[in-house]
Amino acid sequence: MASNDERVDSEGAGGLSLYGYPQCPYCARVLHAIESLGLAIPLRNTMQDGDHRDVVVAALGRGTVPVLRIEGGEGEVEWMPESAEIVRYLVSRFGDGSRDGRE
Ligand SMILES: N[C@@H](CCC(=O)N[C@@H](CS)C(=O)NCC(=O)O)C(=O)O
Repeated sequence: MASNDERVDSEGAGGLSLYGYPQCPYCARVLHAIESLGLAIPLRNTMQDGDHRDVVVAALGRGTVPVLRIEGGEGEVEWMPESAEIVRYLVSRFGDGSRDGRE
């Protein structure tokens, strides 16, 4: 598999991708949460691939990572910076106590 994108294992979390890199401690915190929750969220490595970094800068005006890209059902895109906020979002959406699946 020749790609700069690494995939975190297991079930799908459609519409989500994480911009960052594992050596960044704030990104590592998010990657750990993704792994704990068993989510499949592609990692767009901004250290290895300048195009991914450019995308973050274009979206937020700075290259600080981690940033979670959230694409909704209608194709609308939200960019979420801040590791703590990303972890909170993932836990509330996918964690055991999640009520998100309740329709
Ligand atoms: N408060 C932020 C800190 C993120 C942060 O400092 N990221 C560093 C890498 S570990 C970074 O991207 N620095 C380069 C920059 O800001 O352009 C968070 O928790 O996500």
